[in-house]
Amino acid sequence: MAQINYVVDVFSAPSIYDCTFEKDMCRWTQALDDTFNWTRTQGKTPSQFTGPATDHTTGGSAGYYVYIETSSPRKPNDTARIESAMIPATQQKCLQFWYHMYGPHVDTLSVYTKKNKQLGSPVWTLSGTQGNKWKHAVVSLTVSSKFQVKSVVKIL
Ligand SMILES: [Ca+2]
Repeated sequence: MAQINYVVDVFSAPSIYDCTFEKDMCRWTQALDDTFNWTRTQGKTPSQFTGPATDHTTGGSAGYYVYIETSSPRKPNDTARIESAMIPATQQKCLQFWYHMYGPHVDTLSVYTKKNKQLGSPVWTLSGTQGNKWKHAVVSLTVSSKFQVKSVVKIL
């Protein structure tokens, strides 16, 4: 059975952009102009042989994270995005997150900045299975006008 999960667990120094997803999605919101939503869950993802068995924050099955499932009814080019709160201009930011991309048909996880309601090119993107473990990503964000960070999954 080919199923995939993508997981992002965002953390950094205390700020309104931080989220461990333990209580809720903090200030991260589901985009309204995409195809489907990220899901907050704990423990194993529903599909076998994909995704993590534990949360990264707690290291255990009681912790929460967000993921997307790419099996039916999802179709090629479906996307799911979560968006940060607006980030002020002139502040250089470093986005850190943990991702888990594991499964036989892994697609693409991307991070974008959104300025004036426009998505630019991805500032970070990764495709394909990355092994059955949480991996750390650090993305430097330098933007001259206020912006949002969007974590995007696109199904290929
Ligand atoms: Ca968590």
